[in-house]
Order: sequence, then C-alpha cells, then structure tokens
Amino acid sequence: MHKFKNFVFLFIIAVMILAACGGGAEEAASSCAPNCTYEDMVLCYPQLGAESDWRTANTASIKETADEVGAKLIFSDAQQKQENQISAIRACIQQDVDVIALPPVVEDGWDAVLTEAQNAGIPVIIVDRSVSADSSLYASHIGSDMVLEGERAAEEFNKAMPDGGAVLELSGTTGSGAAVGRAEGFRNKLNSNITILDSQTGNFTRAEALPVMQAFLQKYTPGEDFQGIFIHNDDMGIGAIEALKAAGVQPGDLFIVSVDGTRGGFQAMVDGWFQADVECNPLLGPQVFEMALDLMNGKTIDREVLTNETVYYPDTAAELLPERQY
Ligand code: GYE
Repeated sequence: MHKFKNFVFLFIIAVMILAACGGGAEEAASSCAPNCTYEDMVLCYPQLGAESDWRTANTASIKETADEVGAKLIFSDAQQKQENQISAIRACIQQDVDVIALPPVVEDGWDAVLTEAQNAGIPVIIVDRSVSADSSLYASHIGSDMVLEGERAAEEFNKAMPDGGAVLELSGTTGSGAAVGRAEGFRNKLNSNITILDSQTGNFTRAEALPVMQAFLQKYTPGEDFQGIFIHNDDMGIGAIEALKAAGVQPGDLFIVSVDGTRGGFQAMVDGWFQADVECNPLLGPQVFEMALDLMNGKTIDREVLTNETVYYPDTAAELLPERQY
C-alpha cells in the first residue's frame, strides 16, 4: 500500500511537470495579453538570403508591414547558410523577442534551436519553406504548397507533350522545402511517357543556373535529347535563358515552365521563352504579423496557412506585367 501511494504521488508530480513543460501555441502569450498591440511587438525575421527576386520581394513585404503596423523588426540576412540563420535565432532568443518568424533555408537540422526557442517561451512561425522538425516545436507554418506547384508544372508538360518526350530539371537549393516539394510534386504528376533526362541544382540563383545550363547543353542536344525544361524559379530561368541564347536556341524551341511569377518571369513569357509560370507568392508580411500578434495575445491560430496560387501563361503576360508587384 505504501509503495502504491508513493507511485501515485510520483505519477501526479510527473503529470504536473509535463503540463508545465508542454508549450502549446496558445500558452505562449505575452505579459500584455490579451491586449497586446503591434507597438508591443518585437518580431525576429532571420531571412535566409537575397538569392532571388522572390526573396527580395519577401524581405520588402516583411519590412514594409513592420513599418505600417508599427512593430519592431529584427532582420538579418543569412546568405543562404543555415548556420547563420541559427546564430541569428540564438541572438533573437538572447534579446527575448516576442515572436520569431523563420524562413528556413533547408528542411533538416532545426530541432535544437527550435527547442531553445520553445524553452525560452518564444513562439516560432515557420514562413515560406517547411521544416522536417516535429510540428510541436513551432506554432504554425505560413507559405506555399510546394508539392502542388510541382504538380502544376508537370500538368503543363503533360498537356504540351501528349506523345511523351524528355525534360531537364533545374532544381532549387538542395534540401530546401521548396526544391524538395517541387521535385516531388513534379514526379507525382508527370506522365510516364515523359522522362526526366537529368536534374541539377542551380541553388535558386541566376549566377549558378547559367553554368549548369551550359553544362547541360554540352551533354545534351536541345530538341533531340530533350524537348523541355522544368526550372524551380524564375531567376534560374533567366540564367538558363542566357546559356540557351548563347547556344543558338530560339524562344519556343523548348517547352519551358518556371515557378514564382516575378516580373522577370513575366518578361520571359512575353519574350517567348517560358510557356507557363507557376505562381509562388512572396508577399507574406501581413499574414505573418497578424499571426504573431495573435500568438502574443494567446489566441488560437491555424497550424498551417497555405497561400492561394495559380498558373500564369504567355497570352496574358504582357497585360499583367505592369501590375506585378514583384
Ligand atoms: O521560389 C525562390 C526563392 O522558398 C518559395 O525561394 C521560395 C523560393 C522561391 O529563392 O525564388
């Protein structure tokens, strides 16, 4: 009986400890809750880099929203290096920010620093790309459905190449949620009579895509060995076009589908190089700040917020180009 009482006592203690540690999104409320305003907010945005026009637009959206609502923003640029993002997060934890909004350069390797933020009682919103960490380590994810984007791209090739063919893939940063998701979606939906002849990364940049495309053109003859290219973002597409032009390829010789829908991508459609551009919207600032405020006020938030997106085509590109915000 004595032993049993001890057991019950220890069990109750264990339950109490677990209850105290288990940080749900709603428990992370700030001391100003439930009346926190944007003036109370310090938001940390350890941006992953400045690799593309998409990224530039994302940074601008975050900075503009902070200014508009009157919140304090701690912004940094990790130059596409995860270790820099991790150091920036640690610095933000040290400064006891209210919320961290993290656009992760790659999917893996976040468990330790997310646990540190959680232990410090700072909620983390994962923005744009996803993480592989357990979802109990962050409050929510706001961003695009990268798998769906890859599927949409595949459907364009299926329509354009009903009798099959071969395509090249210029993929984004290795291990990034955007590249992994787009590659997966593309393979999910691509008809079995269309083969992926080769796939190489251009790290989402113009500068790195150019030599990758040049190397492809050394190895494979356009029109003969491959009829199309799936490119994971517009900046790499623009780098690839330079290589194609230099090799004497004409707009329309190949069926090219890109992702993002930046002004550069629209121009490439106007010029006849891209046959479709799958939208990926970088203007996430307003949603991020709104959710951050809800977290500070202890409100229940959605664990996943996906952006509504479409596919753009050359027939409306010239008309839409002047209105593009990025
Ligand atoms: O497509 C690309 C950028 O993660 C969705 O990153 C983002 C991607 C975007 O470099 O242009």
